Amino acid sequence: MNILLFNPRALTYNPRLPNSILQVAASIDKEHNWFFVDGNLEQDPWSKLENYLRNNTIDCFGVTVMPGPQLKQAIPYSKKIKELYPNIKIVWGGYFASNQYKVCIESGFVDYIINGPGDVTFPRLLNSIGKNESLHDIKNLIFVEDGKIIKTAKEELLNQDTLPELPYDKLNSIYNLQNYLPRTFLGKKTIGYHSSFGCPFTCSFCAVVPIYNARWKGKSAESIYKDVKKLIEQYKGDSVEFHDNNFFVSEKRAVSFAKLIKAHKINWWGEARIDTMDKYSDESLKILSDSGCRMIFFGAETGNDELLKKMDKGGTQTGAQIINFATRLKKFNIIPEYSFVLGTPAETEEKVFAQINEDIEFIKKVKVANPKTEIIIYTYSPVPTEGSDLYEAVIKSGFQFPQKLEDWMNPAWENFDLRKNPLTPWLKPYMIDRIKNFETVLNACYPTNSDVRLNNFKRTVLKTFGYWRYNFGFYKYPKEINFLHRVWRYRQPEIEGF
Ligand code: B12
Ligand code: SF4
Repeated sequence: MNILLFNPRALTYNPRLPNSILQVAASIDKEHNWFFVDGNLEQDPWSKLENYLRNNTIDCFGVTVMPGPQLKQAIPYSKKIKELYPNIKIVWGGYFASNQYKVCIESGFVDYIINGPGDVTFPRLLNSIGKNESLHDIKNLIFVEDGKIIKTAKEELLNQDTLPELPYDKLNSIYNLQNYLPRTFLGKKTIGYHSSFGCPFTCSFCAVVPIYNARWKGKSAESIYKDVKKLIEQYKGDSVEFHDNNFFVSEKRAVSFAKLIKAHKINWWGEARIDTMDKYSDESLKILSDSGCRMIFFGAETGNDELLKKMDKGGTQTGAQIINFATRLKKFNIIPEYSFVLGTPAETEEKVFAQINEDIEFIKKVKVANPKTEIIIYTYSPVPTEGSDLYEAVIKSGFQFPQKLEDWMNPAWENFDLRKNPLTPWLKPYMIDRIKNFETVLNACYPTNSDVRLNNFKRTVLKTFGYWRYNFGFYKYPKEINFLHRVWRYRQPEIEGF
């Protein structure tokens, strides 16, 4: 079969290696022809897609979809293809498709959804299409039959070391692979690598939970090293960003990888949990640091212990631990990148606002403990983790996800996806202003290290403006800082990369 794969635009610059598409392509590489259009690299992706479509030889259009900006191409292009080429089967995969499957499949222009990993599901689906075979025993699949949505059983996570190799060389023949190695604070050519699926925890605000239900499986340190080494030697990559939800689940695996990569003298970055890594020995943390691990992203979420319990942060993370761990990392020269989720629901309006203010004060304490800590602030955007306390509170408040797929493209829902200005009923405009203004002042007083375009002069000017506001707690109307951020195109790591 001829499969046209599409990565909708997620970034305006610095595209990362399209790992979702690479892994999907690897799963069908031996049996089918595949073509690829990357929305991140095309000025006009539709005309590129049309070049493939107009010959009437494409059997299936496969799109990877995460929430946010990708929907702006995924939705209209899929709809148009269904109208113009009704015989082409449209398959969506990725976090948005899995978590919001109902609205996707009810749109009428998405035929199949891959619910979680597609490595076995996608080739099996392709082999069944057109053969009138039952799809019920293909795991991780969602489709409509006799007007009913069918969600098949979840597949056990596969042994990641037995998956087929990613087709980097074929990708390089379609788009020069150098396009995918951006300059970041880690190096001049940063490799994006994904080494594990899922996460063993069940935080009640997290989109990973409904798909993976506390399961995690990773490649071995040796397999990761083999791929990374190829990208370093053959394509001159000089640093690595690990895109795993939770790279550091296994201390043994992380330390083994660190020992293998050390000789290459590269910088690397990954995501972790504070309570997991606080259990790492000093010796392990030193090995990670010596191997080039420069910064680690942690979901700190809040300093409030009661709320941490509600968020189901595995039951062991506390406010005190968040601060102590930031202090502990100082001696290993690893920068903690802490993300906070502000604006969670509470019984009363006063309580919601008080919690936001408490978190702001807590973030300032973290900065005292370790001034190098990078702070990322999100506002809470619910994901459908049915059954969790937090989700019950969300539903009780009257919150509803869009009922139509196209509605997800509205700017208001895009902001919801970006976790910057959600449409949650308990968050009043003055609270959102408080969060945004504090974030602006914080980003001026402590400009992020991950924006490589911010030179020393710009940093000093921003710090001068931010310093007095930050220290006097005067966050209102930071117009002068907003102006500088606009002029210098201040880059928030969580929106345009990591
Ligand atoms: C890389 C990445 C990005 C990149 C863009 C990637 C790109 N496509 O160009 C950037 C940095 C731009 C980005 C941005 C955002 N991201 Co993002 N991103 C990721 C990340 C870290 C890795 C994705 C990846 O490559 N995975 C590796 C592949 C192999 O796994 P996979 O995608 O799951 O693919 C498998 C299956 O899902 C399935 N599949 C997937 N697609 C398809 C397609 C077909 C046809 C088939 C058959 C199967 C299939 O099969 C694959 C192989 O088994 C994920 C987290 C994660 N670990 O996956 C978050 C993640 C997807 N992002 C997320 C979010 C929310 C965002 C943002 C919207 C918000 C934010 N502030 O983070 C922004 C949007 C900003 C923007 N400009 O678009 C969330 C989604 C949560 C949710 N509610 O659903 C995730 C899960 C992170 C998280 N834990 O919160 N992101
Ligand atoms: S530890 Fe991180 S990835 Fe895992 S469930 Fe919690 S928030 Fe999600």
